[in-house]
Amino acid sequence: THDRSLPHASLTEVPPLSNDPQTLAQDLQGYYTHHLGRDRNCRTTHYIYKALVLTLRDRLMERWKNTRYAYQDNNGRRAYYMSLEYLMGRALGNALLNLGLEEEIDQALSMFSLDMEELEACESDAGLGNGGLGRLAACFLDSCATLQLPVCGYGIRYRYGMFRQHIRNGEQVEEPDHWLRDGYPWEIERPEYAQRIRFGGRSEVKREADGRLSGRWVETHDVLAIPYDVPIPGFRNGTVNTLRLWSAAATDEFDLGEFNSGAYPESVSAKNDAEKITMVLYPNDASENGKELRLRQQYFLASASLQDVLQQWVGIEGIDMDRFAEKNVFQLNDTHPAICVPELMRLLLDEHCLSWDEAWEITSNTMAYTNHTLLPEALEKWPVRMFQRLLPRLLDIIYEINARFLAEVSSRWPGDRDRIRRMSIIEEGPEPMVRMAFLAIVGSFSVNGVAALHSRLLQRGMFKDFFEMWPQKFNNKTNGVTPRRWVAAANPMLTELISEQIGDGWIDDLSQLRKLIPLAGDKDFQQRWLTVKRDNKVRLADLVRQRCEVHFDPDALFDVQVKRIHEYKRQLLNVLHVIHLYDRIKRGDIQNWTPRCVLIGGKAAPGYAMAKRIVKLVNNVAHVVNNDPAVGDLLKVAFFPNYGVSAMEVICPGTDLSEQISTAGKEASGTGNMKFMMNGALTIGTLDGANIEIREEVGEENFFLFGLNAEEVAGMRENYDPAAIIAADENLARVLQLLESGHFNQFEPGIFDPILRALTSRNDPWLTVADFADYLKAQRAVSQAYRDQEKWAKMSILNTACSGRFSTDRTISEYNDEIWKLRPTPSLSAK
Ligand code: T68
Repeated sequence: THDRSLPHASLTEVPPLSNDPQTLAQDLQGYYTHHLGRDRNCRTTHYIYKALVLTLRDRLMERWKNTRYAYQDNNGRRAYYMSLEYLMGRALGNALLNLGLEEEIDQALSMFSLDMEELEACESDAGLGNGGLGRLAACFLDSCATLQLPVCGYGIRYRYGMFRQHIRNGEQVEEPDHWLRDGYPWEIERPEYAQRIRFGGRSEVKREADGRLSGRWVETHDVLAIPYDVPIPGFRNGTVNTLRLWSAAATDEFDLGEFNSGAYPESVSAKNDAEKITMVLYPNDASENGKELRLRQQYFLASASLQDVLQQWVGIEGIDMDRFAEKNVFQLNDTHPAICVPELMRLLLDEHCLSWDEAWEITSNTMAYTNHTLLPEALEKWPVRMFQRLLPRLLDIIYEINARFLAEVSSRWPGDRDRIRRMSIIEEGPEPMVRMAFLAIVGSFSVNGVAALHSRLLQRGMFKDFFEMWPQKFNNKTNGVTPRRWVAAANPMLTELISEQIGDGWIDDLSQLRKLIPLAGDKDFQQRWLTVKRDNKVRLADLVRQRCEVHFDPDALFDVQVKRIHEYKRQLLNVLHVIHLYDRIKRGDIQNWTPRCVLIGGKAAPGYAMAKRIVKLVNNVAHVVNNDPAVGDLLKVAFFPNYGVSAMEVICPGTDLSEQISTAGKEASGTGNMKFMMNGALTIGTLDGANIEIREEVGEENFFLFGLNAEEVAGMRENYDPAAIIAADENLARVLQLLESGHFNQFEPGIFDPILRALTSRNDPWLTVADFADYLKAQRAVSQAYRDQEKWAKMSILNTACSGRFSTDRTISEYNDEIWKLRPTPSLSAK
């Protein structure tokens, strides 16, 4: 019912909007009063927030349109970021910063005595992701727009994002995140670009005389994918890119058929079934649950996005597919969208009538795959039977891909049956499974890890066979974070101090932070640096008081670990150290004490019992420590509830010590480590993920290293004897004794037994006990270093100064130079 013909051009030729405070103020009034229909009787902050967003959105709209035109006119290669997750957080502050309208809006707001911070707080976080992987996608989009690259993000518009975490009686309680309740003023619905997605039915395959497989997918149950576009502004450069999020809806005739046969309730239930697909984000960050609805989500995203790209291609180039691979590249954010491989094959074979070889040539030259994990339990596998039921035509295609691939393996390694079994996309067994990572590797021209160590371990471990076969496919792209959100927006005081010294060119060229190195020893600069840090600590302490009801003294050392709760991230090691500090205080061993405030935050996957128990332990230890009069201000512990993007914007500027203490070889990269470093925190960490590169950049003397390295961890397996380690370490024995005695669970006997059993098991994969003594030693060095504030200031300045490599601008430049090969394309908008 939507008219696809273009309206008369003049309708879209609009003079640019002016950005002076007066005009901005008028627009704000207009939106508030005329568009939103408010009057003097109902002055609610929420509507003022909305009016402000609409005012800014207008400024984004013209740049957005001009960016689309520039990409069309350029007619160059384009990239598509395919991700089930985007952890965007709030958009208002970011839009203001990137548009460069902070001062003008401040002035406009002051005409009505309005406060920016209060308005910003009205926006709920767009929490369409679990953790690092989802936030990385968001940082990438910011850098693509800043580098003026023609990259479009494709994702799912979940009705409910990452659950909200409450703490009741020390335990995690989940509540749905109804982030769209008051509407999301940044998105633009685009029903004219809806796509039809098929499920179920059966596949009719025929092999033609020329060897071509022709297939028909019939008797399907279809749903519609409706796109909602979110603007992604570049940093003061006139570019606005697009994040296109798909929402599921029932097809009209599906409803009508039922309705006509008098089954009105059934027609509504069909609508419900369709809408279920994009109802909720799966909250597992490091394990697979194998739920059919999750596979539906993956296929829904893949099919809608690929059809969208093909439709635009046909619109520009006609039906000629020859140059498709030359002009398009898809970056797969982990295996979650790996079903793009067989889906693009299906579209090219069945809808565009290409031969297998033509279709495969295109597909395998357009797909690129990023891996984010070394944990085997996180590797996606789908039961063949589920595929057969849900996506029968895709299973045909996967079988054919596998047959041709295994023939290649055979001819390269004749008679190596074991290799074929190991490498097959189909894992044999009582319940045959589709190995999504193998499908992604076979179907891609590039496979990358997210930090140097991680990429190396992939090549030597999980993907060894594939590396042997196609070494040229494999590469590394060390992660980053965007300095716009994580320094310029989150830490305005530090931003001002830095820019005063070296200008503001660092914001989109972070390597310029090196110019701070000569200032690291400057006593005056150190003092101003410490003053900014202290102000940020006061701000964090306020937040901790509100959210955790714990008093943090801004002069104490702020020691922070915030990230998803997982055994491999070893929040338990942190807690053991806290208990050790508590034990020392109780023993009176407090000479040269450095007061510490320990903050731990993060969500546990709702089905991960051990992670939830760890949350409970942190809360119980905090309760005991904070209420013991003998402890006083020497030690405070708080669990930060509902940790997320906007919390981190306050937490990382106020942190002194960043805890990056995973078992070596388990954390693919980490990105929180980079946010903390940019904001001048020092790191205590293992030789894991990007920690290794952080330490290389800042120098070993400015990093608190401890623990086994990845090789030692791998070699530990057989002869790990935690009991012997505990027996030989009095500190550790006392800590475990305290835990065991029920000191932290007086009225809840036994609840921490599973934790104790895990820690003391010879099979503990995370080797917490093995690293305890060295961790303690490193923590003592931290405490001592903090007592010399000048020395600490110097190390803190150097951390910021050497963080330039961890900007996503660098990461994205590498993706572009080595994988995407896109031409930067400025739009003709005003900056
Ligand atoms: C993280 N992975 C890595 N996964 O753990 C982290 N997984 O080391 C890395 O820095 C980051 O990715 C970015 O590369 C995740 O965050 C998930 O969230 C996830 C979600 C669904 C299924 C599996």
